[in-house]
Amino acid sequence: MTTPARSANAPSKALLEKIFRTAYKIRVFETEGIKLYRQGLIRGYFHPYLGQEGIATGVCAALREGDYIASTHRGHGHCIAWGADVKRMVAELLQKETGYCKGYGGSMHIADISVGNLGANGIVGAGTPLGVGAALACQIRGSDAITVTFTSDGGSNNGTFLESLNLAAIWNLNFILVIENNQYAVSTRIEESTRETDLYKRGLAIGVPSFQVDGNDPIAVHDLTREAVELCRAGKGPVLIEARTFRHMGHHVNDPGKYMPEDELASYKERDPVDRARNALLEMGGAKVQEIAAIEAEIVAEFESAVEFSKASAEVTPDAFREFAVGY
Ligand SMILES: Cc1ncc(C[n+]2csc(CCOP(=O)(O)OP(=O)(O)O)c2C)c(N)n1
Ligand SMILES: [Mg+2]
Repeated sequence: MTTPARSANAPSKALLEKIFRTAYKIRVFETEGIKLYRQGLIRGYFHPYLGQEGIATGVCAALREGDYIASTHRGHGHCIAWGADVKRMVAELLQKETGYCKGYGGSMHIADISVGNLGANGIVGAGTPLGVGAALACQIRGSDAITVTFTSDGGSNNGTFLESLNLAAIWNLNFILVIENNQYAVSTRIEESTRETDLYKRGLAIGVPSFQVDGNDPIAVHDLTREAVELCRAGKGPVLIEARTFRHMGHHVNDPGKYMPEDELASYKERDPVDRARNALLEMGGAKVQEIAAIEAEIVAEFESAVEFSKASAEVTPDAFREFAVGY
């Protein structure tokens, strides 16, 4: 199965605005976050989601309160699209005790179980069994909530990918597995890690409704996710979605990404997901240029005040960490 036709219903202006706001917020978070990293304020790794914003944005816009998401090491975008508070995210990256995980988790471990965000994850592919577990728990409780796991092309080569999806299939779980196929695992090109680069076909092999979509088109991603949600609620889940995309830079902030062909990168940048979300709001939503400018200014100001808040917050201390760790 390839990309289905877009839904007959034209997206409302409210939906288009939500999609643009989310995609732009992720873009600002990542662009400005990299500057904070360069200033030495963020320790550890930082894997930018730049270029992939359309996926988290489109998927999460099709979900509702009470659903669950599980993320990856490249997780800031998922967290923002799930509605996270940018202040607490920046604080987490800056190791401050006002952060989502009191500053102990950092970039790769932001979670907020209280709202169904099962967390980012430093172990490639680990969100897949975690998500199936959450979906099973929902089924046992008699809930029709959906669980989405975001994984990656690298994560699809992890053994638990097939094991988890197969279990979800035989149990008919409300589970949607989204492969963000950015065509690289660090510097390893997808053709070097698998013969079949259409990753959605792996789901077809085990009887799972499986689709491929342009991950740089947030509206197409939204529409497909909505169909996947409907399939799950009709008892036909799980669903596999492969969203094709490309990173705008190397694997992490210190990877120059020289192995990424310039012409290919340029062709993806021409199909930039944030620009497409903005154009959709202008053209399909009928928004005025000034409205867009006001939204952008609001989001930039939100980030700036998040940085101020975070800088003014207390740093985590080894003593506090020992106390925290013993509590577990
Ligand atoms: C199980 C596991 N193996 C290896 C690593 C080291 N590692 C971190 S990111 C990465 C590649 C990730 O590529 P992909 O899964 O495609 O995700 P992307 O970075 O492209 O979003 C690897 C091998 C890890 N974190 N976990
Ligand atoms: Mg990848």
